[in-house]
Parts: sequence; C-alpha cells; structure tokens
Amino acid sequence: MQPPDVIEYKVGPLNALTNMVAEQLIKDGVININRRPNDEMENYELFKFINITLHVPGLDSLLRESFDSASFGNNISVMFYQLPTVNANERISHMNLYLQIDDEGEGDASLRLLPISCFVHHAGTNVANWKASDWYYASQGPFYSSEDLNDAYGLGTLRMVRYPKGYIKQHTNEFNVRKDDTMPERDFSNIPPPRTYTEHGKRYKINGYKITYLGWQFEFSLHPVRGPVIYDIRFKEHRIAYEISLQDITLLYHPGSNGYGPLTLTDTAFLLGTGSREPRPGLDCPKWGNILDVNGTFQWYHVGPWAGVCVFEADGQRALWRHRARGMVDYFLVVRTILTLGNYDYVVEWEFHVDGRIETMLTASGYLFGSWDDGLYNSSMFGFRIGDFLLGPIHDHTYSFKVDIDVLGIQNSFQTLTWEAGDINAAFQSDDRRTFSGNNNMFYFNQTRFIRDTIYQNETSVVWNPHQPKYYMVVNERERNKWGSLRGYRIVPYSTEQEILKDHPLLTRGII
Ligand SMILES: [Cu+2]
Repeated sequence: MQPPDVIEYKVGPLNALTNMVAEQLIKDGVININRRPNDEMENYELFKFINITLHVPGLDSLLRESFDSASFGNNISVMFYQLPTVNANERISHMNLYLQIDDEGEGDASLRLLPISCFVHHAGTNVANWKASDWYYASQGPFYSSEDLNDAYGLGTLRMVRYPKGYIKQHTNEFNVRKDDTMPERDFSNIPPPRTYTEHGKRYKINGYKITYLGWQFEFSLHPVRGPVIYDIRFKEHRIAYEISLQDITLLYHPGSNGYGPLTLTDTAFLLGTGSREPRPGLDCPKWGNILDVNGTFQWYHVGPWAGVCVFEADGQRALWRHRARGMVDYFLVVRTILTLGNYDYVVEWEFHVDGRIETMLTASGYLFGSWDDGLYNSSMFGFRIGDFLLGPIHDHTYSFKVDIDVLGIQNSFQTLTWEAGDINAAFQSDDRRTFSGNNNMFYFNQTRFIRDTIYQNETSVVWNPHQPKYYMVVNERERNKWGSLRGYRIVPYSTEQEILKDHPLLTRGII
C-alpha cells in the first residue's frame, strides 16, 4: 500500500458551480505526510497523549503549589504549537500549559501561559510511536520525562514559582474586553455616528462568485489552506491579473522563557481550524453590503457553505483627483474576508478603485501572544512586561501574497525603474540610443537626475530599500500606449518595514 502523503488538486473551471473537474497537481508521494498543515484529529490524539503524561502522581501537587492551587483539567489546560523541522521524518510540537480562568476563554490561551513545557514528537500516523521529551519548569531543565521533573520536585531541587494566594480569583475575566460603564462618557458620544447609504441601488453586480463594478470584473474564491483569492481580474474588458491571493501569514516570536506559545506560525494553517468568520454587519460590513457564502471546510471536512465574504461599495470621502473647479470622488468596491486564526482576527480585503488601481490590505487585531515571565530574570530585551508573569514578546507578522499579473496577455516582463544623480552628460550618455547634441550650458544646473529602467531576463528576488527607491512593474513589451510607453502595472509596497531578521533559520532555509 502507498504510504500516506499530501496531494493538492486544482478544481475548476471558475464560476462553474456544477460539473467541476478535479485535477491532481502533485504526484503521489512527493509531499511527506508530516508536511501537512495543522490537523484536528491529530490534536485530539495529542491531547489524549499528553493527558496521560501529565497525570503523573506528584505533578499535580507541583502545579497546585506553583499556581495558586490550580490543577490540570480543572483550570489548567494545554496547548501545542508545531515547530519547523528540517527532516521530513520529524513532526514536533511544543507543549505548554496555560491557566484557563476566563468565562469566555478570551486571552487565556495566548496570555496566561505557565512555565511548564515539553516537546512532543508525533511523526507519522501511529500514535504508539509518539513520545515527549525536554521537559522544563520555569526555564529549568531539560528533564527527560515528566517523571524526572516530578522527581526533581520531590527532591526539592527545583527553584519554585509561587503565584500569590488568591491570584486566580483576582484575575478571572480580566481579559474580557468590554465597555467600562464606570468611566465617564466622552462629549457627544451619545449621538449616532455618520452613516453612508445607497440611495438608488447598488452599482455592482454579483453572479455566483463573479463580481462586476464600474468596469471591473473578477471572481472570488477561498482556498481551504491559504485563504482568500481573487481570479481573472479585468479592467475595462482587459485582463490585468490571473490571480491575487494570500499565501501565508508568517509569525516569528522571540520569548524569554520556556513558557511560550508559538515560536513560528504559518497562521493560514489555522484556516482549517477556526477559519473564516462571518463579517459582522455594522462592524466590518456595512448594513447595505452583500455577504456571500464561502465553501466551508473544517479540518479537511466540507461542512457546507457559510457567510464568509462581504462586498460593498465604499465612499472614500476624499477626492481621487481635483483641480480647481473639477474633480472626482474616490469611490471603490471592497471585497473583505475575516480570518479568525487563534488569538488574531485578520481582515483581508481588496479595494477596486475607479482609476484602475487595486489595493490589497491586511490588518490584524485581537489578543497578542505573550510569554511567561517571572519578573525576576528581567527578560525585557525580548519585549515589554504587560501583566503579572507576562511579557509581550517582540514578534512580527509577515504577509505573503501571490500576484500573478497578466497585462494584456501572459507575455509579461518584470521591469524596475530607478533614479540616478549625475551631470548632464552622464544623463544623456546613460541611454546609448540617444546622443546629446545640445550645449551643456543651456542647463542652469549641471547636476541632474535621470531614469534608468531594467527589464529582467532571469527570475530574481528583490530587496526593498526605502533609501533607494525603485519602481517595480510588470509590463507587456508588445503593448505600448499612444506615447510609446510600455503598458503595465506598478506594484507599490505599502510596508515601511525592512527585513525582520538577518539569520533566522526559518528565513534562511526557506522551509516550513
Ligand atoms: Cu502580533
């Protein structure tokens, strides 16, 4: 029998709601089963596995003594975060305990971490082969097993952590963020805020997942692992892009103790778990907007359609352009999805402006992931203390998008435009198709600035440097506008951040 593996299928064609065809994209056996994303059945087995390991006689009194009489299964729970591995035969998760003391669980799993952890090795599909290793208690270890940790506790060799008595009672529900009625109201806050409405109907049309709006046309889809996608994007009948899609949300955390959650996350993997959420009318979808169903999956199982994307026309309430008595308002169509991935809510949206510009936006809110901090061993080089035993560690969210541009066909090239400073002669000599026949003296300044454009023949990566601005463009070398310039689209990065880490193994190896 073939060993279990991972296969990806292409399903289409677009907007065909019936008679779809599935085509296998990757050959059997190419992707090792250990490379699959987060898996709920496996989580269930992990909980069962660790449950047995944690119910070691004596460990219970270690927990009670450390954490204000808390106990596992009562107000202590467990979390697992998968770690990146180089070897495909490995599948390792970091196990961490946390206090579960909020009625609604808000913030518990990401903020109330406890400093008891281990690694669980759970490669393959045979649970009997799984094992736990590297137990730590308040950054002391590693202990080979939970029994060894328990023995150290019994011998009195552990440096103990002791939460103050009454800690749990005092902190219960403190992370349930809601309006504080004891605070004074702000002036005029009792008056309803401004509202936009569509007086004479909508200016966009939705047919299945095909959306049209003032010359725009595209199709929306939701990939079960990677998230929202728009396909076949056309402006005034012309194809601009085949696909613009979220590929991954990568997080790198840098905790200062063994009590931490994820070290690295490819957050979109959580789509298979909690996944896409309904945009809420009045909060992130205007009441006049349309909410479309998406194909819902939960942990690989199809669970039928659920409301997952909001479409509406926004009043930008600013000028797209203006000059004296003339001008045009910046109205745009918004396609917005909400991804609630664990402690974060990501809002992914595309804006289609009437001037032919598309903006891809991604924002994050929710609860941050903390790490345990005892306040004794000042680990403030890793972040800021934000509570008792709690550090908000520095981390970053990197959003990767695939942008498959097709400007007037698929024969496209990548072009960059840079500026150089130099004297007049250097400027004219920079383009060997031209010769300068004028007199240098006609320029009041001899120093000038000139453009250099490059069309890349080979695939390459680009490093964005705000100190050396560059225009990135995808152009069609066979299509020119009436003034002779190549037709294309410019890619404008909005991020102002530079490279996040120089030598992080995850970034340098390029593996997950
Ligand atoms: Cu964050």
